[in-house]
Amino acid sequence: MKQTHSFRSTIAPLGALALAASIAITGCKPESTTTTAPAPSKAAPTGESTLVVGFAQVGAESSWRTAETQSIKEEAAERGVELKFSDAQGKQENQIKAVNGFIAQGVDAIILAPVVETGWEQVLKDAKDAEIPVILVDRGLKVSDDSLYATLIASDFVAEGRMAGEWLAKKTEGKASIIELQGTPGSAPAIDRKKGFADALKEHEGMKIIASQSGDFRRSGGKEVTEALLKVHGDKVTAIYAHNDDMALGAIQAIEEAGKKPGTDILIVSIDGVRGAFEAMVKGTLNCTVECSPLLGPLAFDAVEKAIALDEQPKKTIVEDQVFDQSMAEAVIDSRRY
Ligand code: GYE
Repeated sequence: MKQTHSFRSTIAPLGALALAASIAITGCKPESTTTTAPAPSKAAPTGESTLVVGFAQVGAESSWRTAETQSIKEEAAERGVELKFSDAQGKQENQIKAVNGFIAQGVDAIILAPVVETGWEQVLKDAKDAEIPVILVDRGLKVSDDSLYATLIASDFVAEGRMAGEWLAKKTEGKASIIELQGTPGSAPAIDRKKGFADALKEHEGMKIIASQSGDFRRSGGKEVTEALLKVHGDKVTAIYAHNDDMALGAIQAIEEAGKKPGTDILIVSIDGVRGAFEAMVKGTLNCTVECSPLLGPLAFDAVEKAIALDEQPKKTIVEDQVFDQSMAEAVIDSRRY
């Protein structure tokens, strides 16, 4: 690791406060971090040059993603960190290029939201050789050696999928013919949300997935796939499970254009809890969303500070999520922050 005396840090010990604030505001409770004040920073005293952090973001495919970008940018500004931002437009090769670029520029730390789970070994080794800690936010990845990254901050996507499945089973009394709209192939949330939902369905013989396709976490993808699958399966379809809200919002449009009533003729459950989902629930066109907080800025920069100061931190921090359905939407919509 880099020696602590070489860091260009001016960061103030705001970590615990920011963390507490994020928990209070989002209602999310990290599983394995503490809310006590952080240990005094071992980094250089304040008044020197600014901390430089690179953020390799997936893209801007969904409103969740835009909210996450904003949270990271706002937190960087709040802490006086110079943020180098890269939008990979959904392509791993662009993300790898961005990380290599950050390494070449000698940033102090890298925040990475990996688009897919595999293929990161080499670039993470290069960051490690350059003694630049990598903080994973929002999505996990698979590597042979965990020491290639400092920590992961994310939701439990399997649990989210399970919550969606359990909600739908309860609502339909265990009987539904479901279209599944998957997220980006190979991404942690698509893999895990599929698994969690399937796990919940195992307990109910009458719950069947009749078609499952990727809409790439995009509203347009959700609309196109739903349109095509409704043509094939027609009235058989009684429910839609979308791996994110944006695809569910696209599906709602497709259902309306097919002359059916979303939320009534076809039940829809999705994941993220973005504003558009709450608006649709208030209207009655979406039935349920499982929250997944994108407000990861405070936790991400706490982790950056700890990694730079060589403080111990958990390998994984799970952000807890809750289920919201139509019955609660009106009461909470004004308090939603994304
Ligand atoms: O659910 C989706 C986004 O990785 C948790 O990616 C994130 C997912 C989120 O595009 O909307």
